[in-house]
Amino acid sequence: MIATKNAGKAKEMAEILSDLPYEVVSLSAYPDAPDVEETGSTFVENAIIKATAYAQYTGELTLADDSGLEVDALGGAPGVYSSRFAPSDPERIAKLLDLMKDVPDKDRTARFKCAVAIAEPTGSVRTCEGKIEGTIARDARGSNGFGYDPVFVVTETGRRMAELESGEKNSISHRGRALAEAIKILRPCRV
Ligand code: ITT
Repeated sequence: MIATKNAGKAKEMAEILSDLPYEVVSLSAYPDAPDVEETGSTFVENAIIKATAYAQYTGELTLADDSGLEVDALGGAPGVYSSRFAPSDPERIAKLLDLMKDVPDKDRTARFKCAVAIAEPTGSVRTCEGKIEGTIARDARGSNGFGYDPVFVVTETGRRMAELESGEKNSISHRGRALAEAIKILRPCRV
């Protein structure tokens, strides 16, 4: 079970996990599932909180992703508050660009980070992490992906995350890298 209420994440996670011998079900199959408060101060803590809560609720092996953008010029913000930074993706991007408007190019470094927790209904849990380095642009460009992708210039491609096709994003992204580790844990379980 993929425990996320974020449609962009759910799509990427399902694509990345599609080769596994599991039937992948998302939280949308559980419309009455309660919201889980993200009270942790790190991505790993919040991924564990979400995965264990939903594994207990559904009785299924559950993966949760906690992720976000760390901007060096903002002391690591928005970090674990990336989704709570503003109410919508366009507002989050506008707020970030405004906060960064006087930051020179050389100081615009940032990274996406992702923690994935894999929880059994019994309470046992394991975690994996991934990250990708980049810089924050001065405008939004590209229409793929979600969240902050239109303003994140991927260092290793020189292009916006939102300009990458989904397969290309998944092969290098913070989420793709964390889930590649998760797959190593999951594959031996039931093959
Ligand atoms: P769930 O908790 O239900 O999974 P959420 O969106 O609230 O959904 P998070 O608390 O982990 O999830 O917040 C992650 C935020 O970080 C997300 O809403 C985006 O704003 C940003 N983010 C994470 N991964 C991203 C990506 O691949 N591209 C762009 N933005 C991303």
